[in-house]
Amino acid sequence: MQIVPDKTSMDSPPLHIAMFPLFAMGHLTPFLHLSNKLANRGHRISFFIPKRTQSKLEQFNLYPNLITFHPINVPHVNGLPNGAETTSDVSFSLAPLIMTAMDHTEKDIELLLTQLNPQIVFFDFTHWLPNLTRRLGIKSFQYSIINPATVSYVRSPARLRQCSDIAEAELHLMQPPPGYPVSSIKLHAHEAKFLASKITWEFGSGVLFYDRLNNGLTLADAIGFKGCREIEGPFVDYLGEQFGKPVLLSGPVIPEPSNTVLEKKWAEWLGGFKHGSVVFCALGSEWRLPQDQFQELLLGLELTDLPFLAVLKPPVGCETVEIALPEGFRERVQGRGVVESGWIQQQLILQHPSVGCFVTHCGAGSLTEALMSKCQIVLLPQLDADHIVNARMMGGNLKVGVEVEKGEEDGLFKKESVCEAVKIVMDDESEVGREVRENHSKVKNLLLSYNLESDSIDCFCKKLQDLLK
Ligand SMILES: *[C@@H]1O[C@H](CO)[C@@H](O)[C@H](O)[C@H]1NC(C)=O
Ligand SMILES: CC(=O)N[C@H]1CO[C@H](CO)[C@@H](O)[C@@H]1O
Repeated sequence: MQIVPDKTSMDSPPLHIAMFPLFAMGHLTPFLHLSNKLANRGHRISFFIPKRTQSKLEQFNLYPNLITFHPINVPHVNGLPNGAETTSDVSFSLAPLIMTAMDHTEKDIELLLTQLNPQIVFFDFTHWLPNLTRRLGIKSFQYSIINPATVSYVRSPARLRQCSDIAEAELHLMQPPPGYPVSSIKLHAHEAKFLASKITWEFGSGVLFYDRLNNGLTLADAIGFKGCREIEGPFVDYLGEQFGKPVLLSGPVIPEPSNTVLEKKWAEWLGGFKHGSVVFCALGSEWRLPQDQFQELLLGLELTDLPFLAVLKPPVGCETVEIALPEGFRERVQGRGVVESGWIQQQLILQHPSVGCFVTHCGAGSLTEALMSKCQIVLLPQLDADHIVNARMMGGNLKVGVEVEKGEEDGLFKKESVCEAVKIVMDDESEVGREVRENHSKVKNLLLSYNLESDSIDCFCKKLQDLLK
């Protein structure tokens, strides 16, 4: 597909931007979505991409005349399987080695940048890039796919220094840092404990994950996020003060609507139920629950008495979802409940008229899809800083969804709490259910308004131009 750039809104000469995201599908894809939005404004993009991964992303390049892929050889690193290029090619524990391999591309990147001579490079985890670009007279821009509320919560430099001792860090992490703009966003004990344990996590070349991000935030000429001022504004202002540099928002970067149709099997199955009655539960492509939590979740869905479709990875220690189902479960929910593993057309399922509720792990992509749908939202965040803060943001701050209650210390949920959260949002009589429905529809209208997306991108481009002056 080729789209003619919308040049009408351009009053400055087009930019030449290089993109160098973490070699992970979850990073390459949003950087490419953003590239499409920028190319739509006539800007030229040089996109650095691992060699064999290029073919997987070509279909999403809507402006092949303006977005050029530059294949990068990912060097072999001891411990990485042969041919591994992205974190999606390896298990989670090997992801830091992909980062190490990227660190080894510095000389190639320098050569490429010298030849291409872009005005600005977008990066996220290669913290050595700002020093390199500065030498070459190119600007660097750290574009984070983690939302600014999370970055503000866990990564302000003062806070990182405080967090050198893990026990103390746990206490600190339970409360937002001083000056944090939203008091309803805070962590439970088990979440603070988990995040504190990550402080010593090495992510490539022996560099701590937090140092990598913090170096990027500190050294880049400017930093930026996906999102819009209406929602992200206070966090962006806060980060701007903390780091003393421009913080830009690229707008919601809503992916172009999918031009595929829902698989017949699901269209027919969903079609058999009443409007807005089906609960769709999908916890992302990576999260594997412990078996007892897996069962508790399914029993909770069963308890709701509503039809449901759950898309889950097999729980830890199980090969398939079938062998992990609670006893007698399949017979009891026959005809109204389905459990699937594997990939599913989430965006299209959420748009199906029969689907009325979405139980989500609170990944950024899923939440955007949730907000763009008319489904009621139930929040079941994965143990991940971004997902946790997202859940508090949606549940506590914007009040567009209801979070499943978990044990403060152990972080476990019970079937009753899953059922309760679904019931609250699905019950027409429930005041909270009505409130989240109203608030959700306001946010949805905001995100869908043409001007928001378009104005945010224009404003983003203008601020990039200002950076080059
Ligand atoms: C960047 O350069 C500064 C100044 O030379 C140096 O102190 C710092 O360690 C460098 N940082 C990285 C991540 O390369
Ligand atoms: C954050 C937000 O917009 N909350 C609103 C949700 O809906 C209730 C009821 O309509 C409003 O009072 C809140 O202000």
